[in-house]
Amino acid sequence: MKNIALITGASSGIGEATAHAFAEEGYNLIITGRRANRLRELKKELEREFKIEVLVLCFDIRDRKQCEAAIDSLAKDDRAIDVLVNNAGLAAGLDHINDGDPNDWDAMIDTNVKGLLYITRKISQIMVERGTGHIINIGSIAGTQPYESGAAYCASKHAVHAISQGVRIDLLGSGIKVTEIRPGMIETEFSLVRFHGDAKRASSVYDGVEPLAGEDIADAIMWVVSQPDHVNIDEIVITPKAQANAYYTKREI
Ligand code: NDP
Ligand code: 8X3
Repeated sequence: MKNIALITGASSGIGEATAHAFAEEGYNLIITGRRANRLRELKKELEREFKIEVLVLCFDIRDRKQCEAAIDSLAKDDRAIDVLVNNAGLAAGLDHINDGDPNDWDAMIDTNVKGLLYITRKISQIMVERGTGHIINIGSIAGTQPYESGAAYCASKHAVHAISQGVRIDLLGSGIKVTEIRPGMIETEFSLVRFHGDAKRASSVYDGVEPLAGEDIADAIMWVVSQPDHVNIDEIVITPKAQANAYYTKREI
């Protein structure tokens, strides 16, 4: 029987690249997100290329009932999930606190924190029953380094950092590993979403820098899951060569 990986937010960016990487290793996949067309296209492509099975679950991770119904809808064989990649997330806006839009804050907290918790609860129940599993949370350098105009996003990723540590303690002895990956700058749809579709502003984020690609994070994830059973990689921080941390980036302009 093939291993199964469930990847949230697989319709673009890191999640899509990670789906490719697991497919290449022969995993069956459960891919989630809201954009059904993208997920269906990815399913078709991966099933054709890698002779694996891909199940699409289309739901809004902010909605607890939708999360629970999606996981409860899994057939017995599909519930044997070996790896959960908690990747779905976003930044919305980049404003000083007094200019911030509370709708943006709701979107970030509801997706990055509450959505991740809803999915983790459901999947960890299955993993505990099976006595095995690996939960990989996509945090951010913003999860330990708060920056100007990013209070709400950074808070959401600080929460992911705390959740990763807390869940590792809760699941100690259950056979389940917990890893947090905290990337720096990656060129995905992240900035386009952050700036509400302003493509020019989004692309300027990467001016003069070679950013990471989704595939770089997927590579790190595959390394993490390839470790022997007794090894838990707790955390990985991964940045472009041109970025020292959230505050210092060397741009060649
Ligand atoms: P993308 O915007 O390319 O991908 C985000 C994914 O999350 C999409 O598949 C999207 O699917 C999904 N998603 C967002 N909101 C929801 C929702 N409400 N319900 C279900 N799925 C949702 O960005 P990235 O690949 O860059 O982002 C992935 C993760 O990486 C995020 O958690 C982000 O915070 C983190 N990260 C990104 C960095 C970067 O510089 N890019 C750096 C550090 C961390 P859909 O729209 O179809 O619902
Ligand atoms: C995204 C990293 O520093 O660009 O999580 O906000 S940053």
